[in-house]
Amino acid sequence: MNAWVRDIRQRNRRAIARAITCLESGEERKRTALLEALYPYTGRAWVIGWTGPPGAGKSTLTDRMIRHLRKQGRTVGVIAVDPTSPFTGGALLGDRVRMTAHTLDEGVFIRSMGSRGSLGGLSRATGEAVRVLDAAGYDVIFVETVGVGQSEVDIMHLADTVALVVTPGAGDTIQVFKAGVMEIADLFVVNKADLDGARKLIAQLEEMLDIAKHDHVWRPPVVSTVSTRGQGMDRLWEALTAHRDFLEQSGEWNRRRLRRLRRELLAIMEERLHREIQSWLSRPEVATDLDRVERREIGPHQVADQWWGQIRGKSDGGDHSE
Ligand SMILES: Nc1nc2c(ncn2[C@@H]2O[C@H](COP(=O)(O)OP(=O)(O)O)[C@@H](O)[C@H]2O)c(=O)[nH]1
Ligand SMILES: [Mg+2]
Repeated sequence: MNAWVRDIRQRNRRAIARAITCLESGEERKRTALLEALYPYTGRAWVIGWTGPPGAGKSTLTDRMIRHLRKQGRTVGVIAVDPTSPFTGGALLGDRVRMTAHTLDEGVFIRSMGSRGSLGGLSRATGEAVRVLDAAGYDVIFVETVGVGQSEVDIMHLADTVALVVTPGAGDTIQVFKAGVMEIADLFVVNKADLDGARKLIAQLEEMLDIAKHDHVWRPPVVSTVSTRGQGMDRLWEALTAHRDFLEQSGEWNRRRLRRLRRELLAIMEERLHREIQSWLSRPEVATDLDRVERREIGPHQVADQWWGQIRGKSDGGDHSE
């Protein structure tokens, strides 16, 4: 384990790839041991999330931003999450082809993750992969995800800064509203600004921001880009760093991270509790109680109270084998 952690911290790619695979599908004990061993070296990277509808240009944008950051000498880790496409799917293949330009660059690590093969959910696997890249010392970590469902919104909770990528064209603003990612966007990117309707979309977004309440005096900026041509990357980077400055100066940086840790701990506890309850339910007494409920001798809540009391009594009794 020590050699492995050392290799990860030296940004050995094979060690990093092996770690992410282990966290995605490895055995529980090994996973937690690895995470705990890496934990002291985490918390340094700036995690930036790119979300938005499929085809908005998130991967192209990510690729351009990598180039931008590499010119500044910053190292970049990327986790591309696409639950809508399986491993052999077009989108993922496209990402790989597009990003192969970086595969020889030691300062870049790119990993695609699909919903398959990750025990315990995609958002957990993503968070753990981010933690590996963080421990490996990448300055900036990009997380790319399709902004459609709750699990994608959950993934975005991992990020310090969330950029929502939208494009001109019918239905996009509606999609933004529907996705519920609105509330978590720190910044809007109107990509494909070379297409008709970009101005209108920007105006719509600004209008929407005028009426929206901004929590901590941060008004999300709207930046337009043409990522295929690398246009707007300077302004985008400026907007991102402005957000980071805001986070640090307002204390929101720490507050967000504390919230994230709380959420993570809650998830760990819930999972343990769930397992505890599952193993309790496999006891033969449970069937007897169930019969009594079925015969209307006792109500379900009363049984639940009894079970709960017994589960708690049991765990207070010192069974800490976990
Ligand atoms: N016209 C135009 N096309 C773009 C731009 N950015 C990306 N695209 C194209 O949009 C398509 C989807 O891009 P991709 O980065 O895979 O989108 P993702 O699904 O959000 O990751 C690709 O064919 C890109 O070449 C842009 O700024 N302008
Ligand atoms: Mg993509």
